[in-house]
This record gives sequence, structure tokens and C-alpha cells, in this order.
Amino acid sequence: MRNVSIILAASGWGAANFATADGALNVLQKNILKPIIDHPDLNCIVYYAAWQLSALEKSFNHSVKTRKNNVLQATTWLRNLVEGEIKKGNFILVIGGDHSLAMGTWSGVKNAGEDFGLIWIDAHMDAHTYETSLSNNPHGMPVSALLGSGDAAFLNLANTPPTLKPFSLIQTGIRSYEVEEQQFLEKLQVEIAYHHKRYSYDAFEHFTKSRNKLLKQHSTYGVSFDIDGVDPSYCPGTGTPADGGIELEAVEQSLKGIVFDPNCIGLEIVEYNPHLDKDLATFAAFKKIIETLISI
Ligand SMILES: [Mn+2]
Repeated sequence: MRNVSIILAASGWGAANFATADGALNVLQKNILKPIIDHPDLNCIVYYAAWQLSALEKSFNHSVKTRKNNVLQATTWLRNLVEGEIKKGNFILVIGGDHSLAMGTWSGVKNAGEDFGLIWIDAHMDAHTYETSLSNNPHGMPVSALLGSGDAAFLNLANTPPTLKPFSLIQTGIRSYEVEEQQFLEKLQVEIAYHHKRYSYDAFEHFTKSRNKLLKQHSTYGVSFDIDGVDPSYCPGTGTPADGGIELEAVEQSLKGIVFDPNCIGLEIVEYNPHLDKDLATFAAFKKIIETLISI
């Protein structure tokens, strides 16, 4: 029996499209998590919190400061919750919301005293800071914050930053980024697997290698899965899609049965925006991925 803490965090304050918050709400309302919750070998607890906006508020041009403060509210809540659940020995499944939530998830894991590596599935490097970002969207900043760079409030979500050492992070699916992000990560020698339209690799094989590599240096590993890492023809319902990307099947193979992997500490799935979906394709993909997490 494994204890699983399912955490639905409905915050889109870090994204350009605030309605990214509604991914968590959609997952809850459509009962997508039922196969996990009903699994006889799992003991689940579900948390839900929302920092949603009214339709009127969504049309506001919120200041950088307001958005940062709201991102900090959501990530602080998430960090505290994750720390407690990890200390209980639970597997954490975090569903967003936008990718700025990763600052809360993984600093919470670190604060719980866990020695872990992280596989980051994404089209983007998410390694901006307020100095380099043109959009000032915090969902483009979690990787730099987790590595101890950028805004003090973000990186200090960890009791003793940085949350991650460069060798503890492996990125996969990367194909849309700015040169400042690339320079920052390459200088730190973070492993990055580029997945351009004209260049692809076996993403499942790479995931397996990454997992094994991280487990040579750490006792556990986690996965941060931005659904835009997948080819947008499978998952169009996301705010910043990028052409090319990982085949849905490769992600399914990678995440198959991960809830039962004793070496895996947790998984987060972010950037699902049901309002941008086409013919419920992303909804169907999300549902399939959830079923995969517990299939042996
Ligand atoms: Mn991302």
C-alpha cells in the first residue's frame, strides 16, 4: 500500500493566460483522478486550493508586483503542504495550474530533507529571471529559482537554497528558449535534451537513462511534466505551445506505473488549460496519462 497525496493547485498567476488555473478545476470536476483514487493498492488524500480570478479580473492588466505576490501565495501554500506530505512518506502528485508552481513543489521536497534529482519535461527551459524575461511571466522562471538564481523571494522558498544542484536536473523536450536561458543553463552544465522539429530522439530511452543517472547521485527522483513538452498535436490545450515535441506515447511509456516506483518521490503535471483545448484532445491525453501512472 502506498500513500498518495494528490494536490490540485489552481493558480494561473504565473502564466500569460490566467485561465491556466482551470486545469486543476477541470481535472477535479471531470473526475479524471478516479482510477488513482479507487486503486486498491493506493491510499489517497486529495487537496484542492484555488487562486482563481473572476472573468472581470481576468481582463485586468495586473501589475508585475500583484502577479508575483499571488505566485508567492500559491507556491508558499504548496511548499508547506508538500513538505508535510513528503515527511509522512507519501508520494506527491501535484496538478496545476501553471509551471511557476514547481518552485513550491520542489522547494517543499527539499525542505522535507529529501535528496532528489529532477527530470524536467518541457518545451521551454523556464530559466528566465525578471532581468532577462520580456514577458515577466513567473512560469518562465522556476528553473533558475530552483537553481538558486533570480528573485530572492522565489529562491528563498527553500530553507537553504538552492533547491537543486545543476547535476540534479535533467531537461527533456526543449525546443523554445531565449539565449539568456541557454547561456545560464549551459554555463552550469545542466543536461539538456533538445527536441526540435527536425531533431528528435527516443524520449523514453532518454527518460530511463536520466532516471538511472539521477539515482546514482540521489536516493530518489521526481518529475516535473509541463504538457507543452509533448507535441501540440496531442496536447493543444496549453498556453505556450511549440511545434515538434515528444510523442505522447513516449511520455506514457516513461510515466508508466510511476506511482509504484519506490525511487520516485513525486510528479507534477502543469500548464493544462481546458479553455484552449481542441476537440477535447488534451483532456483525452490527460486522462490517458493519469491511467498510465498506475498501470503496471
Ligand atoms: Mn514549463
